[in-house]
Amino acid sequence: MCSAESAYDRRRLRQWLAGEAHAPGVPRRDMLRLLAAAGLAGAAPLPLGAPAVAAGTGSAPGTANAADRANAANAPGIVKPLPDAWFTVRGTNAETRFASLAGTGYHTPNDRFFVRNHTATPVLAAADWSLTVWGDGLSHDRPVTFTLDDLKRFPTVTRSAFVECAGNGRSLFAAQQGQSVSGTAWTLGAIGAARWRGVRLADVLRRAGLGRRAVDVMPRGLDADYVTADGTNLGRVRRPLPLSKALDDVLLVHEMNGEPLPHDHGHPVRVLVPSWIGVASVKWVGDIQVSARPLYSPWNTGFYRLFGDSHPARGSAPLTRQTIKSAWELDWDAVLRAGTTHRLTGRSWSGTGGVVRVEVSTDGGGTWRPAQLHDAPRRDGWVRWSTHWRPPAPGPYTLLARATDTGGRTQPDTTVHNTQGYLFDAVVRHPVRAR
Ligand SMILES: Nc1nc2c(c(=O)[nH]1)N[C@H]1C(S)=C(S)[C@@H](COP(=O)(O)O)O[C@H]1N2
Ligand SMILES: [Mo]
Repeated sequence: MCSAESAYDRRRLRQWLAGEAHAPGVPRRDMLRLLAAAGLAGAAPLPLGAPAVAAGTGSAPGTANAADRANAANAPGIVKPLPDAWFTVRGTNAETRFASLAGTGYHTPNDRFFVRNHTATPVLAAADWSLTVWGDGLSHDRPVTFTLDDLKRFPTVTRSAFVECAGNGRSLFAAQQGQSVSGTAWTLGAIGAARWRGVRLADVLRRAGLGRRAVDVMPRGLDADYVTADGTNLGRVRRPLPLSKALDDVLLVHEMNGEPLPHDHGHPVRVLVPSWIGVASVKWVGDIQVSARPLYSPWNTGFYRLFGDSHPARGSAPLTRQTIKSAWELDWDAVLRAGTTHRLTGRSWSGTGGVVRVEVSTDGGGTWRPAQLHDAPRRDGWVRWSTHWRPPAPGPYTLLARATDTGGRTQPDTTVHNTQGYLFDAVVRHPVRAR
């Protein structure tokens, strides 16, 4: 290949990575091979564009319809393969199919973990990466920079925790409550649990010279500026954390389930804020502002508060902890044989404590019985559960699961509406069919 061609090819590949170029019909694996061949797979921060984010596909919960299948070849900006059996692509995001978690164990394998990207995955090289801590909340107000090797010299912490999007379950506001909401139309698969390894943010902040006047800490990603559908540039993804939280259980992690953090999940380093809404866990973190005054970003003002008729005019306080949910490891409209006993499985989780009880109903909520729990209640984690069911006759059925956590919180029948569809916690009515 002559050098002009190869330069053009690299540019095109960069555009593909940034979601600006499409490669219809070209298998993702082939594109990734091209990237590797062009030496781009481990490249320093790419000049990424910011594709507008689609508001979600609006497809019915869990349906593997033709549109989803067509989409799967084309999740702009996600690096890992997205097989139809594991993922539903929604704009720049990929939702894990809950049915594909059956039998996978407690932690979600990295290759099945959902991806929520505002723009596109930047392919960063660990050797070129550094983290800058800066701001008037430092005692000396001089930026301090840490390489990955510097970070690894702090005491290591390993911790199991889920990451869940605040909008997980959003499509159920429409499907189950007839209410319209904006945002990616997730069903229940915008969650994954992993074993993370890293260091305490508190240790890093103290080493950087945390001052006594600091109140807020704002990590920011190295991915491209986020441009809304109407063309407003909101800058790079960033969201303030109160200092008290930053010093409590927040980690800077560089390993996920025993592997270096994958590109799509924040390689080389992301923030992990256990049990808080996913957006707090900033991926590809490049800098952290430490401020003596409260900080704001679009992600704690216009987004990630509750708006709507039942909420204050200026919105609720910024969202923090996740809510409580349950999901069956079954496709929507799964077909089961009538007259046969099936072992059905699922998972339940809560951001306010471990799950201590799960009740299930196989008759649309008429009768309930306890599910068998296979994990101890664990803060920041989920429990796997199972039940046996013999559909008595062919026909449609509705399966329900209802969790209760250590704080006594139980899933309600309906979720109070909010315009952006955050924190859906109602018991989900999961349709299946016996044949
Ligand atoms: N830099 C950056 N961090 C980010 C995001 C992003 O787009 N850019 N998305 C956030 C949101 S909304 C969620 S739900 C989680 C998703 O994490 P995952 O893609 O590793 O599953 O990452 C958060 N961190
Ligand atoms: Mo999210």
